[in-house]
Amino acid sequence: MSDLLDLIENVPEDLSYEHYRELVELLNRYARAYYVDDNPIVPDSEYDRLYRELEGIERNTEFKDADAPTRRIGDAILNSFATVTHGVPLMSLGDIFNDEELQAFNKRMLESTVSAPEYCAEPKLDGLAVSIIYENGILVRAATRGDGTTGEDITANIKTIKAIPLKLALLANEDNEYAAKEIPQYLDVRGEVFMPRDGFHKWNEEAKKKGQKPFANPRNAAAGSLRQQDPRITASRPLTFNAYYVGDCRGAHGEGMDEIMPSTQYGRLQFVKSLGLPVNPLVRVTNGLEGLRDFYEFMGQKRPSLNYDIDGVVLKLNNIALQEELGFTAKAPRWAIAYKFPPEEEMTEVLNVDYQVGRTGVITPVARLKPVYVGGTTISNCTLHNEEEIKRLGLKIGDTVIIRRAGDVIPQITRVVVEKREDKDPATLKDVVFPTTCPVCGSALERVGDEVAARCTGGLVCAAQQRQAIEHFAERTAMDIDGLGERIVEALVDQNLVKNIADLYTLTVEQLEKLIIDSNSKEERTRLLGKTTAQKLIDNIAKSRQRPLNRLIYALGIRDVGSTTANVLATNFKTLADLMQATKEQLTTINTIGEVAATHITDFFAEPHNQEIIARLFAEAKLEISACEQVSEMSLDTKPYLNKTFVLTGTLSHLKRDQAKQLLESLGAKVAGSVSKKTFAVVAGAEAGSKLTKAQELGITVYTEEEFLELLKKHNITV
Ligand code: 9MJ
Repeated sequence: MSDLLDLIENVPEDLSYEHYRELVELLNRYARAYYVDDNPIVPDSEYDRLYRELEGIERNTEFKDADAPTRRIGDAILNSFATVTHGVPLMSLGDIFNDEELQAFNKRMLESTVSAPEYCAEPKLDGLAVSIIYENGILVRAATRGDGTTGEDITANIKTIKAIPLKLALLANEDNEYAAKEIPQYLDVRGEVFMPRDGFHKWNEEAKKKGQKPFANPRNAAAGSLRQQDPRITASRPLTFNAYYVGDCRGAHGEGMDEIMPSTQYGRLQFVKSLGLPVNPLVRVTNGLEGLRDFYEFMGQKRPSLNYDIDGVVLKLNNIALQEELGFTAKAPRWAIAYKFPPEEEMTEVLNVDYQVGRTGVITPVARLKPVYVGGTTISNCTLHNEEEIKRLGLKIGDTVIIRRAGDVIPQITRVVVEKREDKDPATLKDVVFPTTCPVCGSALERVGDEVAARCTGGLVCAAQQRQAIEHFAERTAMDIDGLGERIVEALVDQNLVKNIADLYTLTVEQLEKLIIDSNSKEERTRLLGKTTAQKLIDNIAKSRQRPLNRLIYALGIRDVGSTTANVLATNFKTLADLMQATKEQLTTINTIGEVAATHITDFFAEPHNQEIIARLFAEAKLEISACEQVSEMSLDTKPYLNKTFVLTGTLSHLKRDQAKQLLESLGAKVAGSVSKKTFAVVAGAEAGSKLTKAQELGITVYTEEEFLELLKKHNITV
């Protein structure tokens, strides 16, 4: 309500038409710098401020000029789109897919020219082709390609796209040989409407949060957005536009195309750019077969890092006179071709579903596919992420699926082609049955709280987790086995000397001295561990037999049991045997142990494989575990920042602000929004502003992000 009052009361001081025009032109100039020149001249906030002033003037006057950016969203909601007949048909392009076909195309072009043909080479944008008509510089109509002859009138929707000018304007500083000298009387420009990848991902994230269905890919998103009957919906979608062809043009005094426009395709693109229409910055002029090959290579390499989808390159004879000589086939121009990249989406069959166990015990279902060439490589496996995803897809083994490999993204199954089930023998379709035990070690799986991941509970025995489990066991803050680092553990496991932590205590000097250590530098070659180092390591392993209980509990690597929780457990249960008997109810009566941690603890000890290893630790390895170290201090230590107030400011790069807040709270701290004398410390990320200044004025401790991460580490929190 107060926003509304604000709007009504906020009457701009200057309501003159001159000022109104000044604002319209300024805003249009800023938009052009942003969209066409890719060179913004003012920050978004300044644009927004002027835009609001313009809205204020329009509310209080009769001014409503057609080229004002406020005119982008009309209020009419359409019931259907009118059909329009294109003055000049919108062509489609012939496709080629390999170098042989490229050679053939180049040869045909050679026949029409004396020397190596000159080409205008363009990225092939994967969006929707549209024709936009300007009369005396004003956008009057826009239509979809349709069948090439007739399309649908989408003028209201096209006007909402900020990259498309509502009114053409000549380039201000004119040093471009191709620039237009006058605004044409008539211009029919063709190009592609598309949704940039960042906007697409952001849009989908929002849609998911709102419980709406996300778009499958940016092309569908662009098509769906242009098909809206309410232009306000189109306006809310992050669409943009690149011009790539002039269908028709007449000069200000009725001149024909050839009189006022440059004589090359490249020149014509610069001509429309000079009128304020965005043109793709990667368009190049190139020569002969080698030039075409280079451009195709170049765009193929650029493709993953672009912020928009392309599905190939478009190669056009640059010289317009030669284009006219060659003319058209029934369907497409003879002087242009689309050289497609290998497809990013293909259909294939799911042969089976396997389950992989990650280093932390997470179970990942993987679809085994009938090999298929997609996005430039042959794919035969594809992650299914988790059980939820399998349910979401409704996947059965034997199904035909669409697999997509876009840009640098790992291959995904985007949907099941349910219609194909009709063609199959029902006996070949099998339900996907998610396992209940670990496919590597047979331990039970757990799924705790609202986690989607299923995890193996056999942390001590599972071969998939063994390296990580042993490294963790030997850590300084755990059993503190000096010399048992990553490389030695890797060698011990690979050379079958150790499978689990109990095996460590069975090692002999004779075995260890012959351990082959792989070097990770080129200069140093593979070597043997040697007698001296082997003896030292054996001594260190022996020393680790006598450690306090809290360290042993931590060293077992139970999920969610960091050293702080291990301390709490060791003060509450005097022996490991006691802890192993504890029920979930008993555990949750301890102040700092929540439902999730309690579940992890009981699941871990319920697993017979883990029990076996623990039994061996005591029976064979003969651990002599002492009571928890520094018991009284330790229990206090669980909340080291109890009631201390922290303030977070600036941008943190390693973790989200919410996450930082949660972690601080887990250490007992409070997190406040502003700095005062009572603040204990400020964590300042990049571009911290007034809060940092205030903290410095008040002499409050300020941690940089690095220092903050160190601090967390000290309390056994790694991010
Ligand atoms: C795309 N899709 O990027 C043409 N296109 O030219 C480019 N399409 C085209 N040119 C004439 N860059 C007909 C289609």
